[in-house]
Amino acid sequence: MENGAPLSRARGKGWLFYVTGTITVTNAYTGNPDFVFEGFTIGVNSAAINRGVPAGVSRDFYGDLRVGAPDLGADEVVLNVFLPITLRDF
Ligand SMILES: [Ca+2]
Repeated sequence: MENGAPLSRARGKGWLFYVTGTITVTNAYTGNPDFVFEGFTIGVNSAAINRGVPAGVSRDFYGDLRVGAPDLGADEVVLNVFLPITLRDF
């Protein structure tokens, strides 16, 4: 999108809605977004991780908390750690 280009429409939660406004791009950053699933969920290798700016939005599109520096876009990557279970006889 061009710097200063007007927004014409956007998608969200299955809705197509129209918005107005102007985007001003500063500190442009490029990289692989590593999109997964429906297209705005980012993967653990995404260049968008921690590249957003705080905008007073504490949760992402899915309701997950924004952690540390916000990730770019609608999704905040959530890393799950799975610990192994060891069974032992006493
Ligand atoms: Ca983050």
